[in-house]
Amino acid sequence: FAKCGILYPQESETREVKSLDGLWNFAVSSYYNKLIGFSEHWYKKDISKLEHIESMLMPVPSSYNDITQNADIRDHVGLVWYQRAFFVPKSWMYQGVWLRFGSVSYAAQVWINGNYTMNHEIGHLPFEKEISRFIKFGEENYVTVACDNTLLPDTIPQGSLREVQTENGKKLMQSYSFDFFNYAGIHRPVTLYAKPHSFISDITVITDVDDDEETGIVNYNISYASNIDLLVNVTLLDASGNTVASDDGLGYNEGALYVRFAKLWWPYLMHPEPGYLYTLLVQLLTPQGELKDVYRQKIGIRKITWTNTSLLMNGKPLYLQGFGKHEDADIRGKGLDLPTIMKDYNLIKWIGGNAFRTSHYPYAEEIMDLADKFGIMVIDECPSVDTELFSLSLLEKHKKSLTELIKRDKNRPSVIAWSIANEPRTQSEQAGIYFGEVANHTRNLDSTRPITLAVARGVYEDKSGEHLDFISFNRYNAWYSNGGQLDMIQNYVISEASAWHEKYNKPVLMSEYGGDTMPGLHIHPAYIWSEEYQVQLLSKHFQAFDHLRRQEWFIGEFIWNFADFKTAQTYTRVGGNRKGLFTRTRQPKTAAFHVRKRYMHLANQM
Ligand code: BDP
Repeated sequence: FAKCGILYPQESETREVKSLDGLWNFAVSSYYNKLIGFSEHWYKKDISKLEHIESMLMPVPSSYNDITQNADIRDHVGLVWYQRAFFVPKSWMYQGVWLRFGSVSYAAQVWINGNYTMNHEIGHLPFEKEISRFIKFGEENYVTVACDNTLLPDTIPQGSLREVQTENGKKLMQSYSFDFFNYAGIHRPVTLYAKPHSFISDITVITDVDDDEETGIVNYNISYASNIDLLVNVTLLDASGNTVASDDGLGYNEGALYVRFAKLWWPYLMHPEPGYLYTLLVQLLTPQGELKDVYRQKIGIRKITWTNTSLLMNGKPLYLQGFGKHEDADIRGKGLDLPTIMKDYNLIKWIGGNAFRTSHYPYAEEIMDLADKFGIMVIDECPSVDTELFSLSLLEKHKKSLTELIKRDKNRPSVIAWSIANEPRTQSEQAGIYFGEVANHTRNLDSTRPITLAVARGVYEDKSGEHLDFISFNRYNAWYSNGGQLDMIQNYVISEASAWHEKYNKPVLMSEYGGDTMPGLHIHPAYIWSEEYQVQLLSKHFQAFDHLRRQEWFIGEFIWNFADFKTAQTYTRVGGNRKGLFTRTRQPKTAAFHVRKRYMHLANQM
């Protein structure tokens, strides 16, 4: 299992946290002067007072693209610079001071007080570093971040650049084939925190359930950083804070706790008390009993297993009813936005969803925490989407994105599977070998969860399925193919799902289907883009699913998409992708009520 994780910054008896979110100074370096920030040493200057370059204020966390009235900033390709001042209390002098970014898209370089501190590539994933030696305690400090959104054939995801001629001269254009806007910036919280020099560096928990389904087993492995050997104490607390198990002060950093009559983690609508969480209280002590560090890790006790016909939670077969989603909202783009996040969970519960896929990249830790808490199952997808050109350097980065994802999410009960890509071109031998490597890598890091990939290529040409534990397929019947032909949906869906199962003898999920719908457009009889058409397109799929559900191996249905979202500018998109059940402002289209009836009905059968 991936050791050396990245724990979420948390306050405790031994740890302090300070948020660096807020308004930062912001400057854009144009394509023709892209290295200017480096040659003029912006990281050593106050970027709000640069000569010749206009600076502005930019909210963090947020995408920068939609904040200003300037289309050049919206469509900017290359570097932007962020900077802010902050104080570090004197009292932190005897601790380690760490700086952590929830995510920066796409690549980041960071300086503290003009000193180069860290860098990170690949958006949507956290990174951090101890910065104590660069800090002035009890005084003002400043942090500078250079953020580059350029996507190339060897970035995850892939993109390409081309230079074009405009009325104002040349400019650089970013192209990409994936279907969501390439939002950029400091997308998630920036946190400064202090922890002791001897600290708990990682916690890995693998839970199990006895065959009698009464005893929960919590296998744990704790890593710490220290110059001397320390003792680790673990205590398991229930949701009311009562101790239900402990290691009896043995001090070992690995072991198992047994919980009689454990309250298992169950998905939403599968149990009256879904998403039950325990807290693993981890304490690091000297042999003399002095407390060095404390961390509280939320865990859920559950067991995931799979066969060639089903996916099971605590021994019960699962049927996934949900959606593909996006992190996307008006103005802030992909910036963490708690109101939107809460609203989305309330809508998921209202409509009766029990699962979603983090299409097409890892979502914020704050979103994942709530999935754990509400019992919403997650297929956790890495940021690889639409891969077309396979190379060794890409493979390395692709593996790295999974390593970082698993480090971050390995303890989450909500994560029931890893999705190693969305719609790569899986028809070539090369793609087969490539995804074999990626799947092996993922399995080596975590053998406790099944692996999938959302396939778009046809059943007979696909070369990736043999490496997966279940097949997810995306298909747009009566939309991209046979548009308007609602009466062709049923046969196509039934025969394709069956063909996937026959080819690979594995469980099958329909991971995307749907059609763009303009809210308020009514055309009867149902006509493409109307609300009536979306209702009927989904209904026809429901009929196919009901037929398929008589076979055990059909394990779920995910509508594309939960809500409308912004895309690159193209003539097929009216203000973005409109396949949402909800508008971008989270108001229901007619189809949402229809889906609610089905999902509630399915839930009653569980
Ligand atoms: C699928 C992609 C998804 C798109 C969707 C669509 O996986 O990202 O948004 O098509 O075109 O192929 O709506």
